[in-house]
Amino acid sequence: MTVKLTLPAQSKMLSQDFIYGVATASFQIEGGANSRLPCIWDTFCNTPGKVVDNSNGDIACDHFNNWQQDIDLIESLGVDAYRLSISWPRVITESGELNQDGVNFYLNILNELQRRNIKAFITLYHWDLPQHLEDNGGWLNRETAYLFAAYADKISQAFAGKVHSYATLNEPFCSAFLGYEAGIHAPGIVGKQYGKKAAHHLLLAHGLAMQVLEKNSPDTLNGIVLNFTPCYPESDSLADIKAAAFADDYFNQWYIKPLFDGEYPEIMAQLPKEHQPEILDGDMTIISHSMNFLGVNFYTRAIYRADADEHFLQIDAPEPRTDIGWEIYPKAFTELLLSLNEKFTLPPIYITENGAAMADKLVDGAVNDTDRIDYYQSHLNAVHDAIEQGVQVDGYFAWSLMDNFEWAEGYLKRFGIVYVDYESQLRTVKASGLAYKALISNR
Ligand code: IFM
Repeated sequence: MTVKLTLPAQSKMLSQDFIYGVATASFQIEGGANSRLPCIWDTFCNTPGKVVDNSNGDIACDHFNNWQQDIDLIESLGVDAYRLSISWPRVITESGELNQDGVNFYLNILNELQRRNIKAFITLYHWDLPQHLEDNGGWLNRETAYLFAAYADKISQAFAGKVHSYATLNEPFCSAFLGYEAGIHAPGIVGKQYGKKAAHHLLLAHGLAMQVLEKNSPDTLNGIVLNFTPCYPESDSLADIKAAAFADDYFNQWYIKPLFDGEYPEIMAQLPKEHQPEILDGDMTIISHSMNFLGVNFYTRAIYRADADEHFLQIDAPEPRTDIGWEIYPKAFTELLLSLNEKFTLPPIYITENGAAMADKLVDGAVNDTDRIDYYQSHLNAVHDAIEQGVQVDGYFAWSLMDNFEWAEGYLKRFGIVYVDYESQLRTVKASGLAYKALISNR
């Protein structure tokens, strides 16, 4: 049982230059739904059966009203940086103009962060697509990529001088696969003919926005945030190894290879024509625009076996697992970082998300989440091991600052290092938050 987070004395992660932060996303914490346009997650939440506890993002952590105290909280943790996302439907009107009230909400936050010397890591898209764009085809419509670039253009001008880093997209895999293929995330579209098309338009949106950011914001770290769930074979059989490799290409490499190699994995040729994206001349050049950083989100791994009908079959996650059912397997984190470093010529990596959902209990005003501290300890060690073996990692963000709306799981899964009582909106720093704070301040 760990109550303290430590790293070896010589660890680069103990240098003052290594950035520690906390991360959130707009729809998951803000609330303030009446002050913005509807987004696809509003619609999804309002569709019966989609979100486990039938909840929505109307209030969430009420960060829309509590943002000042939340910045006090962030400062109290002693972090170097705060990663937040911008709600596209809050800052851009239906006709594509800036909504100044929405922009001011974020400008106030950015000014406060700047005043307190906390670096702002902005994500431009963390899944809350304006509903009116979805009504026009959403990410299945190529036009959405150009509208995203127009939004990036306007917002990066409005935020000039206040941002340390821009990520274009958070986890395009989740937007494309979960949203437009498996249908378990908004907008809930199901079908193999959609996922890779949506993915291509998302990656195109990223590339177009990178061009804009290079012009408007050349001094910020500009890049993308990808999630990786490394794929392991169930056995040493060739069939299982091939199945895991196919899954890896389908779920992970599909999103990184175009960025660094300018092409999709070779398995594309094995997909039926109608499942393949439509790639126009010049698209891959736009998509592979150079970046200043790569954001890596890691939580768990997945295990696959060969399957007669499909290319792969994922088996149930073995123990130990977090409260959301994800296996705790930190070794995969080190192996992932090493393999990415070997496969691609990467810019510096930031771990933009890592953390665990645990079944927290608030007892006598405290949350003694030693299980989460154990998770953080083993995963910080895993990053340290990768750095020792030559991977350049410049920062680490805990997911999440506070408990929040965990998408299709509603409010039932708690990822925060700060506990949120959703009735009173009272925040309580968990033992993990205190341990994270101590690690940072003891550097
Ligand atoms: O809560 C999410 C976040 O929005 C994106 N990455 C994974 C987290 C945990 O599921």
